[in-house]
Amino acid sequence: SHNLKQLLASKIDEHNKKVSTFRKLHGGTVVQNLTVDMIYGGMRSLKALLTETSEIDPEKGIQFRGYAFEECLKLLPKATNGEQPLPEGVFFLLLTGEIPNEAQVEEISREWARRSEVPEHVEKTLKTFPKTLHPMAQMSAAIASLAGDSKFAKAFANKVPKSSYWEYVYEDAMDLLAKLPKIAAMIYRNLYKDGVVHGEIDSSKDWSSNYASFLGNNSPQFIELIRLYNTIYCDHEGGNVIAHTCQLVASSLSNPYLAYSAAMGALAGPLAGGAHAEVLFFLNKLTSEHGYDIDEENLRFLLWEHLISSQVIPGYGHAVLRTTDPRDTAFRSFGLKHLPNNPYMKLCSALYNTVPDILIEQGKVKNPYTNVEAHSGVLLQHFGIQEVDFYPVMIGVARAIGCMSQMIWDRGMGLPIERPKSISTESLMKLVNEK
Ligand code: CMX
Repeated sequence: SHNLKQLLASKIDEHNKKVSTFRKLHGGTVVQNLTVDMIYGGMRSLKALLTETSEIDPEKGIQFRGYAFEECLKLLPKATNGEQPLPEGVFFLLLTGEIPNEAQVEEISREWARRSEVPEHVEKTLKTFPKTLHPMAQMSAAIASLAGDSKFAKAFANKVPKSSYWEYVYEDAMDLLAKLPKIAAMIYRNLYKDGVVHGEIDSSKDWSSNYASFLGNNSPQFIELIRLYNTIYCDHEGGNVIAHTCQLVASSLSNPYLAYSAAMGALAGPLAGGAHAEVLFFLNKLTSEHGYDIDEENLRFLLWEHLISSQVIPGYGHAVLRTTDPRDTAFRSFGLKHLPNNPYMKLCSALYNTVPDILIEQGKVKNPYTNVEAHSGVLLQHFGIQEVDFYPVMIGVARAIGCMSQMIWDRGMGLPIERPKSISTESLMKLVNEK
């Protein structure tokens, strides 16, 4: 959309001036020491990446451009008769740092509807995949196969100036975001339903409404869940494997489709996109052996039994956060309001009241409270999305909001190709001995 792009142009310009002054003054300032353990430990807590869109505060949770998640829930525009924020709004916020008004959100909805058509060759390709091919592999392939239409790749080949790269990345980002709901729905309907995505895009509706109906469920409650879901999963700072992969690949000036396709490979890993499912497996295990109404004493016993067999309780704990994830609070309120009688929801509430005390008593975890996955799978199941292998695809649709916003900024700021120095154990030992 024209206005958003103009606003961005002035924001990027302003930011680059600020960064330039900052670097002149502090370019040589030491930020952090690097230890041997950090190198062996997956670079945990190493401050080495730049992400402007969001940041996790250990006490308050994710901050989108400095706005806490609860504030976003309150401030971002809603649909008429809706209570959940429209993810178009969080996209505007991540891009510009400003809370949009309703007209600005509406403009993005129209723009995404206008760009939503998925090329026929992508649809045909998806149809040829065997049903045994994992939905994330299909998603990654479908996104890569859009690369032929990359406006950035064409502009680069035509040698446009570096200062305008972001404008073409913006165009690709808008196109990709517009098409993702239909691609996800095609994968879903091919693998688990009749292979037909019902209905055409309705350009008077928001992104999530169209997405929900493509998936096959038009109910107002499900649409609201999809709006909340996309807002919740839109971004989670830059060090997670999804965002980092996307940023790394795009830093070579590979086009946004190929970068996001690679990021989908990262999201497909069980350590990245598997936690929704883990919670459901855990609930299934409890209910299949003990029914849905487990009294508190029995539940405590079963939880201890689970912990003693050195298993974790999925949906609880966090690597960075030290409090209940506010995104889970939003999911839980949604569940309590819209599906109070769902038996899994009741069990989740019993766990919610029991698990933290037990984890505190066990004395190992740094954070005994719920994380974002504690209720997410239960909510999707309630509305008929039963197939757990599909859940990471849904995260992939949402996370494009954050990854694409940051990519536009990466190119706007002219960030270089990533090239950290690697080192062998032998060289590392030598280096340490010389100290
Ligand atoms: N149940 C039982 N034990 C747990 C636990 C849980 N939910 N969470 C952490 N622990 C244990 C750890 O396994 C670790 O034990 P060891 O010292 O024996 O290895 C100890 O407590 C300390 O861990 P921590 O520093 O508190 O947490 P980590 O940074 O190591 O791990 C996480 C974070 C999320 C992997 C972990 O809490 C966990 O496994 N949770 C359950 C799985 C889950 O819900 N994952 C979804 C994460 C969602 C998100 O990241 O947003």
